[in-house]
Formats: sequence, structure tokens, C-alpha cells
Amino acid sequence: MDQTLEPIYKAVLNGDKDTVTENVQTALDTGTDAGVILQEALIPAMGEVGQLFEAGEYYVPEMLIAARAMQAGLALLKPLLVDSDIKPTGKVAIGTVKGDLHDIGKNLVGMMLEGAGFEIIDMGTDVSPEKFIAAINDEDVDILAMSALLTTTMPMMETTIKAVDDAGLRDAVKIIVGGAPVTNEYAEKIGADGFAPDASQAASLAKTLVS
Ligand code: B1M
Repeated sequence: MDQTLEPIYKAVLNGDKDTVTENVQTALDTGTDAGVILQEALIPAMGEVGQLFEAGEYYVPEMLIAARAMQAGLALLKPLLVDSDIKPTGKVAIGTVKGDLHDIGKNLVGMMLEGAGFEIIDMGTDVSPEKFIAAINDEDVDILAMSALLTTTMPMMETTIKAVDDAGLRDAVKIIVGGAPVTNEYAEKIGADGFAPDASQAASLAKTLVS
């Protein structure tokens, strides 16, 4: 791994927020692209955190402080990833489904959508179907974007889509889904309008759906 990226990777693994901030800033100052820092240091480090958790070497507190360290790095990258002069393309309500507290991927998708010119309503985590429905009614959104990181919360996407349908709003919005356990097949099965495996493809998908 690149010498400027390795300390970032290690600091995320160690949950060392200040070192992540320091080293991300140094990498940016020395000309490393924000996208490279994200794709080659921050995201792979979280991948390893997940593997260590699975192997029983990390527990929830370690995952949590690693996530905080990653978010500190993301905060520095955000202005660079989002910088965009594009006129508003549409409005997106984004949230992590009910029962699920993972928000890093959801935040990244929100950033990329913002960079693609969408106005974002970030509904946070643990978002109930009722809250998603309220956003469609009150905010006149074009796209509802749902994230789920747990196999146990993935079915909440289907529940939400059914609830939107029952509320007579299914034709009022496009619905996109994503998150580590979600697949294209699953998205089709539950009646979503699209699936994206990562944040940049989520932005392209959203653009296609509103064009
Ligand atoms: Co959790 N966790 N976690 N966790 N956690 C996972 C997801 C897990 C895979 C770890 C593992 O076992 N290897 C596992 C899930 C297993 C499963 O369901 N099959 C797991 C578990 C079990 C749990 C708990 C149940 C642990 C416990 O309490 N015993 C618990 C559940 C809490 C809850 O939600 N109710 C839990 C808790 C936590 C923390 C709170 C400690 C913390 C989250 C902090 C936070 O988010 N603020 C945490 C973390 C950090 C992880 C891992 C390590 C990292 C997740 C992450 O941020 N990845 C994760 C392991 C892993 O993913 N390798 C794990 C980086 C992020 C950029 O990727 O979110 O996948 P991701 O987003 C990607 C794509 O998926 C996609 O774009 C992003 C990249 O561009 N994407 C979309 C995401 N949303 C999208 C939406 C779209 C399109 C694309 O359209 C709308």
C-alpha cells in the first residue's frame, strides 16, 4: 500500500480518530486524490474491521471506535467528494432501515448523490416505514433510498416498499436499495426500482431513474 495511505488504514483499524484526521489531511496536502483515500484506505480498513469482528478478534466497541475514526476521515473528504456545480437533479430521502444503526455506507451514498446534484434529506438510521412515507408526503421526494447492513434488517426494505404501496404512493417515487447483504436479485424480488453495489453507482442509478 502507498506510504501515505498505510497510516490512515492502520489508524482506522486502531480506532485512532486524531491520527486518521492528521494523516488524511497530510495525504490531501501532498496531492492524494480524495477518492483514492476513500477507496484504497478508509473502505478497505472497515472491511478488515468486519473480518476481525467475524474472527472474534474485535468486538462491538472496537467496531464502533473504528467507525468513528473512519467518519472523522470522511468529514475531511466530504467537501471534495461533494463539490459540484450541477443544478439540482431531484430530491432524495435517504435512510438506514428500521432496526439498523449502520450509517457509514448510507452517508457515503448521500454524499455521492449530493455530488451528482441531488438535494438530500438524510433521515438517519433506524427509519421506520411510517417515517419514509411521511417524507414522500411532506417533502415531495423523487427517490427513496434505503440502506441495510444486516441480513436481519434487509426484510425491512420489503416491508417499507409494501407500506409505500399500501399508502397509494408507490407510483409517486422511485425506490433504490443497497448495502452489503443486498443484491440485485433481492432488489427485484421486493419490487425496488434499482440496486447499486456502491455509492458512486447509486448516484449513476439515481440519475438514470430521474432522467
Ligand atoms: Co456491524 N455488522 N453490527 N457495526 N458492522 C457488520 C455489517 C457485519 C457484516 C460484521 C461482520 O460480522 N463481519 C455484521 C452483519 C452480519 C450480517 O447481518 N450478515 C454486523 C453485525 C453482526 C453487527 C451487530 C449485530 C453486532 C452486535 O451487536 N453483536 C450490531 C447491529 C447494530 C444494529 O444495527 N442494530 C452492529 C453494530 C455495529 C456498530 C454500531 C459497532 C458499527 C456501525 C457504526 C456506524 O455505522 N456508525 C458497525 C460496523 C462499523 C460494522 C462493519 C465493520 C463496517 C460497516 C461499514 O461501515 N462499512 C461491518 C462489516 C463490513 O461491512 N465489512 C459490520 C463501510 C461502508 C463504506 O460500507 O456500509 O457496506 P457499506 O456501504 C457500501 C455499500 O454497501 C453500498 O455503498 C457503500 C460503499 O460505497 N451501500 C449502498 C450502502 N448503502 C447503500 C444504499 C444504496 C446503494 C448502495 O442505495 C440506496
